Amino acid sequence: MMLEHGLRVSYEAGSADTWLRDSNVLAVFSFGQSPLLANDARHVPVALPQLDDDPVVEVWRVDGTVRSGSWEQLSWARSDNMTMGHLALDLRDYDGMLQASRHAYEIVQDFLRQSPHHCPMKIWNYVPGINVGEGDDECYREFCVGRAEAWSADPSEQPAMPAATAIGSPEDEHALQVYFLATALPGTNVENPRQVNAWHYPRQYGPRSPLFSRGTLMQVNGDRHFLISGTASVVGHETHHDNTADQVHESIRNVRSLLAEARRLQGSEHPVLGDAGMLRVYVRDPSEYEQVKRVLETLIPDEVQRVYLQGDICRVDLLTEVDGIVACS
Ligand code: 3EB
Repeated sequence: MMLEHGLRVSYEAGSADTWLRDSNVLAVFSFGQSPLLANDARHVPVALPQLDDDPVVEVWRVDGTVRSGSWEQLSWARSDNMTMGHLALDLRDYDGMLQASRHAYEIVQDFLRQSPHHCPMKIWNYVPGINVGEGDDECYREFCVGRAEAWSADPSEQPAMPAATAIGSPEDEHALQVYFLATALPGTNVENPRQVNAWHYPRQYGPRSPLFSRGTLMQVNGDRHFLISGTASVVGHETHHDNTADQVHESIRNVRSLLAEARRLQGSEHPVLGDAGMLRVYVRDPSEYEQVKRVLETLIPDEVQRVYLQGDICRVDLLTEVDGIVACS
């Protein structure tokens, strides 16, 4: 019998189409392309432009056959062990971000209920013009309200709050993009002792708190991964530092603290940064890419693959953020 592994994530050269020919590929992410242009259920174009010189695609591979299809506006791909689902809602069909985000999360919830893999492990959100609008009219805050309204629609269910990332895509992008990874059994959520739990953020950050956990431990057939949420320079609930280099240091302190908490909860020596893993590094101002890259090279072992993307962060004073997946072995 072939040993079943969970998930193998890597950055690869070549086009999405080339990688999609492999039947063990669960998903291929390409960058700088509108999510409305997906041409295969396993292809997830992400609007954020890549900042590194050599263009890559992010490839998620699994063992066993991958099936794929569509369900309402959502496309999905699944192996025996996990499902990747994604949707892109054309904002021109909605009356604002709140409505679009609520609808996106209603679709995701409805899909998960009928899926053999109904437990979300991590959800990524790419929100056009995330910082547009003042105060509570800011696009990100409206996104949070829509998400919260959908998640709490069914009071008999505990709120599903897996790890998440919410990053701003270009203002002229038309699609709100949401995609996720889900499994049959619930993961273990991990919070960061250095940070206030996001769902307890005070009112000053918006009418509804962001619903996500700082990290989720996923276990599939003895193969474990730690899915890290978008991690920025937030200590307690406040933004720290007004320059990018210091924010990178603080973000990585948060990632290390979160990983330490995951090890403590599991009574294990893993996960650590350096275990096979990948990071997406989001940079608000493209002119700061080289600097971010240099700082990260001093902090993170080379084995951790990474890609640099231009993306706005959900608070205007946040200049950079990272998220990632780390194998626990
Ligand atoms: C923060 O720590 C930064 O709204 O889903 C990080 C990860 C952030 C996920 C979300 C927001 C989200 O508050 C922002």
